[in-house]
Amino acid sequence: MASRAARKKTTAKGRAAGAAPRVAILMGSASDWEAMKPAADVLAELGVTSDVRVISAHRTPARHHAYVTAAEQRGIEVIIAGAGGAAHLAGVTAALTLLPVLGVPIDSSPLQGLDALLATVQMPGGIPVGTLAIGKAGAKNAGLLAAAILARKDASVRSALARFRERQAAAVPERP
Ligand code: AIR
Repeated sequence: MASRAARKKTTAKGRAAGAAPRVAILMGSASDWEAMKPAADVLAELGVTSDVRVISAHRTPARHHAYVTAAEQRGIEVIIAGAGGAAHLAGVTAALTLLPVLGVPIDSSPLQGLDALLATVQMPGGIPVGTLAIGKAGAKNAGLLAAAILARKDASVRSALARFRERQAAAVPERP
């Protein structure tokens, strides 16, 4: 028989794979997936299902509009949006929905993400985007922050986050 810990793990993974998605992870290009994958991975680790889509505010504006305007009704509670270059994805997403939007600037351009950082973080007053760090660390933290938002009303996500922090602390050696 599987141990209690192993069963818990299976349950969390099953939930992450099978349940209706609560977090949307959008990215401007399939080439952004490597940078954005940590968001999906950490959410799965916490038992939160995500819906991962390639949607560009510039190249696929109709797909973007249709997805974002239907998201809240579909049960999405937080949107993570990652893009590089002239990164308008998070800002335009935030303009189209009342859901909280977390932006991840991606280092895919010759300016190594500084352009995307400024485009994502420098929103005009009135339409907020919670902007994370450039690249993979930002994507991971966007996943963790999305979970923290869900955790306010969901005790199981809150305890998954607490366990994540405990594992993280235990993995840091006391000496080099
Ligand atoms: N991008 C795509 N549409 C709008 C923007 N800002 C971004 C993508 C990607 C970069 O352009 O988010 O980081 C380069 O995309 P590609 O497809 O040329 O690799």
